[in-house]
Amino acid sequence: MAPLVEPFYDPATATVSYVVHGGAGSACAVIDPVLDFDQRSGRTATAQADRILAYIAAQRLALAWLLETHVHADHLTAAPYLKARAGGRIAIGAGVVAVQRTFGALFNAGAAFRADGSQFDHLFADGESFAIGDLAARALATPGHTPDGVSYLVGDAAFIGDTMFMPDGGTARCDFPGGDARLLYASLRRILDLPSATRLFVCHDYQPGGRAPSWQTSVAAQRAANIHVRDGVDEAAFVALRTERDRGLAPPVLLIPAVQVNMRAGALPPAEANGVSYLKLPVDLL
Ligand SMILES: N[C@@H](CCC(=O)N[C@@H](CS)C(=O)NCC(=O)O)C(=O)O
Ligand SMILES: [Fe+2]
Repeated sequence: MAPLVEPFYDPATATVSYVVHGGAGSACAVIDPVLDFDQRSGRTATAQADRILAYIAAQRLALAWLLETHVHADHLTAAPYLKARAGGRIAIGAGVVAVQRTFGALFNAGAAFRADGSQFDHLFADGESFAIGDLAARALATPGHTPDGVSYLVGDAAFIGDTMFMPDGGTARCDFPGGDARLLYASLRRILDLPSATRLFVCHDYQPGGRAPSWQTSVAAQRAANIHVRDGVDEAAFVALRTERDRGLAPPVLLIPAVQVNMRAGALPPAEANGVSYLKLPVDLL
């Protein structure tokens, strides 16, 4: 089974969102949709999400699922915006509870914020099967970049979130709270154990060397050439390389707004008495 996959690249955050479906008139899932956010003004916008809605309308798709591969730290999710306009259930991996505990405490979100995943419509257990209309799908826990990392397998396609990037882009960082390079190595091996022709769709492309953006690769290509985790790189070598690289990385530009919104399944923090929602900026903490 080879479902159709439509990519939507967001140059502002180097994120790739996807619509996966079985053909015009069928059901679809949207993976990792982006809500535009201007840090300077604190304004959201929906240009990226509206491109996805236009595609869904043009293909006459029924939106069944809004799938997050993790609580993103680099962009805000547009899942609630898409759900309000086209329906569907917002889902993430069951590990989100650990992420909510960590970031709920870090942002002092208070008792009103429950670290139980209840903000999402569904939490996927490792190995859980589900359906996107007639398409059979499965969630595969792939933590390491974050504790809630999950990949979605749909036919011969795998949406691998922030685990590996394109072969020349290597792998995701493991220095966020709850990140773990050893865990990521195990997750990477799980993906690399899938059939070699499996199509892999990555969540970011940082255009190494300035090449054009690209987002689709395969298990075979990653095993042959991924600069961090090709065949022959063992756990110790990977962890050493990953840890060394993470030492030099600055926090993502949108880390602070993104996490506060995404840990709430894309909802803004509750509005204050004047009707405005505010995001916090912890001082001398991160
Ligand atoms: N410059 C980007 C960096 C974003 C970033 O840190 N991305 C994470 C995934 S959320 C990552 O794994 N990056 C790996 C790397 O930069 O090598 C930004 O500010 O948004
Ligand atoms: Fe990420």
